Amino acid sequence: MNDGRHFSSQGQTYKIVVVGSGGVGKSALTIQFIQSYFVDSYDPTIEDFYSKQCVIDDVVAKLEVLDTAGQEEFSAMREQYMRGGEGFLLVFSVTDRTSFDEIYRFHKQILRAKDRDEFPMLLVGNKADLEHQRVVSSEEAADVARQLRVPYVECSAKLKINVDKAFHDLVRLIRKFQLAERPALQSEKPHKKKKGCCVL
Ligand SMILES: Nc1nc2c(ncn2[C@@H]2O[C@H](COP(=O)(O)OP(=O)(O)OP(=O)(O)O)[C@@H](O)[C@H]2O)c(=O)[nH]1
Ligand SMILES: [Mg+2]
Repeated sequence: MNDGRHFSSQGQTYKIVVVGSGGVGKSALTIQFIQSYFVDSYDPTIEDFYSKQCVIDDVVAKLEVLDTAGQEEFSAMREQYMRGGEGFLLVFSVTDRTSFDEIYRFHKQILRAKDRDEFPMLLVGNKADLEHQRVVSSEEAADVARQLRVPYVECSAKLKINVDKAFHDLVRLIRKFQLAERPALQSEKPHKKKKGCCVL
């Protein structure tokens, strides 16, 4: 059966897309996850691609991570990568209210691109190490996450807090979503084969 998923000795491949406003720490999170170091400088991304093999809940997975541009000047590329993604990290910075407000827009754009009411997404509040500069409380972020029906996790790319958790939890959401979809796909088959009578 070929339903678009890719299996190999490296495990199933998961296409993860990291979105959010400019400067919130998408690249810092991605590089901390993939290469285990913190990038201190700010070099705006156009688009970067990484991959990493992991074991998540005792099952091997190959994560393909697309680190996207937050800067508006590159926003024309959004539609394209949104269509290809199987799961999304919606990243804002707890020190930047505008980046938090922008989350609604990313969430809406993804659902529109997927033509779905729900899709695997995780809300990520980054820069949690900058407690004295915080302008978005954990409670407020958790409220918005509930509204959007996505889980919330608070991270620090700098201190490597909850970075692996964010990516791993997203893979868990994708697995759950795909499992829920599968019976629907399979149950269509016998349905079509039915020699039913047609009412004229
Ligand atoms: N203190 C602190 N700084 C962070 C953290 N994550 C990222 N930064 C810093 O924030 C700045 C922007 O981080 P990037 O990862 O480049 O931001 P981005 O979201 O990829 O930005 P674009 O590529 O323009 O969309 C850099 O100077 C990072 O070092 C964090 O968890 N804590
Ligand atoms: Mg970046």
